[in-house]
Amino acid sequence: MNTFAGLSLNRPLVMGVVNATPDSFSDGGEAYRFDDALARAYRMLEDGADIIDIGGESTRPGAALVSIEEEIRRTVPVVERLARDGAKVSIDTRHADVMQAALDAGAVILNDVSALSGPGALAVASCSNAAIVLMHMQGEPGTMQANPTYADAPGEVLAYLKSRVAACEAVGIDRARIALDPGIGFGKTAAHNLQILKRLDLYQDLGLPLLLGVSRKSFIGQVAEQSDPQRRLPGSLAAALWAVEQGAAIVRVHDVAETVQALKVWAAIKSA
Ligand code: PT1
Repeated sequence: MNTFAGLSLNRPLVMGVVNATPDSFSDGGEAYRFDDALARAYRMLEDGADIIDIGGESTRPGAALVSIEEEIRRTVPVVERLARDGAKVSIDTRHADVMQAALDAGAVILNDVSALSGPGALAVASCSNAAIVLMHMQGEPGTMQANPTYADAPGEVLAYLKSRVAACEAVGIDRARIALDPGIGFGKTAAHNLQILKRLDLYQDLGLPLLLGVSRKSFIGQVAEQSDPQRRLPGSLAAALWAVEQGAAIVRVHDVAETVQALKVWAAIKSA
């Protein structure tokens, strides 16, 4: 059976999102301080999260920029405490210096929405033993939703991910360390996101685990006509179950307890 970051992929894994940011779109911004981030992470672990994904720079459409020093200041103490307590910690960053600081603090997964395309990122990854999430994004977080354009979104995303796997292999990173993510909501219209989700089978070609982040995203809001992200749980569960039914190995979610319950029922039916 395949593994990712030492975790067996014999069932879909749940990655819980912990934003160490003051402007998180889904927690109202109240939970910024260290203690609050930790409390949310511990709750997710109790609720059955397999991985905790910690981010200090929001990459959702239009979010504010933060300095690398500030990103490290927000994330590293949280990574360090959770890793010390035995959690599998993922660092959600585009910046090599943040990756290195998080690895030094015990993170075991590098989750990069720019697929290690930034300065020094491939070098940090290749010098580590960390597992890696390569995600597709069209453009940059600040402007990516202005006018996303594709002739064939699922195909172009696949071609990009293949090119980034090749870039990893060229610096000596073993494919066995890599998971792929089509980057739902990153430079994509709702229609593009739906087309990509419909064709998740395409991404199984490479034989690498697939990670999907759909939780509370705006395409769900558009489909379901729900402008409040906190009220998008039902749609988020529907999209997560669709993804795992198409073979996704890991789902990145805000609502861990609810997702774990949904996956237990899905798995029970599957194995009946
Ligand atoms: C993701 C992801 C991520 N998403 C990975 N990392 C975010 N690997 C952060 C919206 O449309 O899917 N995969 N890290 C959060 N980004 C977004 C993007 C949040 C779009 C919201 C939207 O509302």
